[in-house]
Amino acid sequence: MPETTHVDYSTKIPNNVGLMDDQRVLKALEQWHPGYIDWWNTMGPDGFQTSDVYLRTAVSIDPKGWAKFDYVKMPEYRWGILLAPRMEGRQVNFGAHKGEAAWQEVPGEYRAMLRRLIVVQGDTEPASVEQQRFLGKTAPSLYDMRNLFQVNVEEGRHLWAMVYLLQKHFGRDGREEAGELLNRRSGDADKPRMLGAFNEETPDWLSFFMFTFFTDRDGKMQLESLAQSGFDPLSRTCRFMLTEEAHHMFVGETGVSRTAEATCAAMKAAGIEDPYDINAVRKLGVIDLPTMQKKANLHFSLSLDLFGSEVSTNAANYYNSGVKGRFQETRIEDDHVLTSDTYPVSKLVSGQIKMVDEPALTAINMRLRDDYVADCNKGVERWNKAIEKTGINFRFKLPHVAFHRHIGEFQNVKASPDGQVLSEAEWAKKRDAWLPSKADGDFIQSLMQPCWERGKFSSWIAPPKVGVDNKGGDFEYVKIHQG
Ligand code: BYC
Ligand code: FE
Ligand code: FE
Repeated sequence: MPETTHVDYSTKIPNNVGLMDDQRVLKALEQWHPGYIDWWNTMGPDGFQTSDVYLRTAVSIDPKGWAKFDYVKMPEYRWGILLAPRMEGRQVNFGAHKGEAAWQEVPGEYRAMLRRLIVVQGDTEPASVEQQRFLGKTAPSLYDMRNLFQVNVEEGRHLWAMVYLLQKHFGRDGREEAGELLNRRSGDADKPRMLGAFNEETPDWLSFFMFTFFTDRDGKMQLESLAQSGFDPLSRTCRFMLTEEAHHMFVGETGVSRTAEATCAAMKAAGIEDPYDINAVRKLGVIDLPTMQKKANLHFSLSLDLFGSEVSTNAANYYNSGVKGRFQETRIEDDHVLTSDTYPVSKLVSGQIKMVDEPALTAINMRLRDDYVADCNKGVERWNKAIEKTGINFRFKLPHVAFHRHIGEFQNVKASPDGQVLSEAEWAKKRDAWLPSKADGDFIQSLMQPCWERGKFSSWIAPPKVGVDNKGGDFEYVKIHQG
């Protein structure tokens, strides 16, 4: 069967890439499948594998109607391989090969580079499922539980997306890498996931919302730049992944704003004006806004690390080779070659944070990170608008890019959220005012009690404005059969 917008369900692996006619890849994927299911059953959502979850499944790549909703037991979810349609006459749009026809096969000279990028992308997907595997047990509602599981199954599908590319285009090493993707474990000392943020814990639901807001948004930015790739199958698979990604960021953005909404409403009802009267606010069974800010500081800074070094020859090589572009590459007005351009990069110059012009090619990571920060700020502004409406005097603010960093220019300095360079001692004194402390974590944990009654929500989070698939807030989004 040729490539279509319809998805072939006649094989075990739903797909629109004509797997039936590609026995070699079909076999490789069928061999990988049991290991995947085994991974899902042991590392996926703990305790809910026999529950019926009201999930959307991608059944087409038609932007107008690509998903259907139904009750599914997660291990029976139809993880499929779905690529956005091939664009007739697509070219490599940037770098040294600009203007050549986009590649349908991996160019030999870029094989190692492409494999590496695909493996890194693939590694993050199961990592996030592992990080979130215990959250179902403390879900603040069935609605939220369902959203968590939706995100989880789709991250599973994103792993499939990368594994397909590895199996189809990278022969034996691709098969080995596909196997390794099931062997690494988030947070494991011996076989950790590849990128820093994916080895951190997601200990509570506020962290989950911050993660889906900040870290899934890194996913969006990276997928956007891989969607520009001259390697057409990578571009097409990333384009389809981005349609799913939008929901993950929605879960994060609304999760945080619903948490703040519950806090503000409880403060109003109790006549508390001062958002910094933390003890009084916490007694109301809601999360105080300054603690939410600390969580945002943590997850934002961890996510900034995912952009790599500000000045990076790797990034320059990716770009120059045409394998990884910039955010919205084709909408940028310049020569898309960048060999004679510069870009301002924030750097540490004799102990001071300064903007320094660097060759645009080596500053590609910085540029993507700037686009990311701008995108984050839009969401933060929406949170602030909602708080402002309640009359509570508080605004969220993203910390300076030098704050709490482990990768790049600022990894060896301590900086405050407003970008002052500090001594170790000053930092140590203030750390708990800027990042969640043990006591903050314990308090949040104390609120993480399951609330699984239809239509009910935990005290610390407001109900959503609208449900999923036009269902109400009291719809039974998950029929729990614990096992
Ligand atoms: N942790 O030139 P440099 C998502 C390494 S999220 C550990 O600075 P480069 C999702 C780097 O590998 C999106 N190591 O950086 C979200 C290199 O090592 P080698 C995931 C790091 O290469 C939520 C060395 O440091 N996708 O989808 O330009 C839920 C120097 O590297 C880190 C991608 O990331 C780090 N944070 O950029 C589910 C896209 N940063 O080569 C899913 C693919 C750097 O010296 N990846 N290193 O051994 C890439 O484009 C690039 O690999 C990176 C790094 C942007 C990550
Ligand atoms: Fe993903
Ligand atoms: Fe995601």
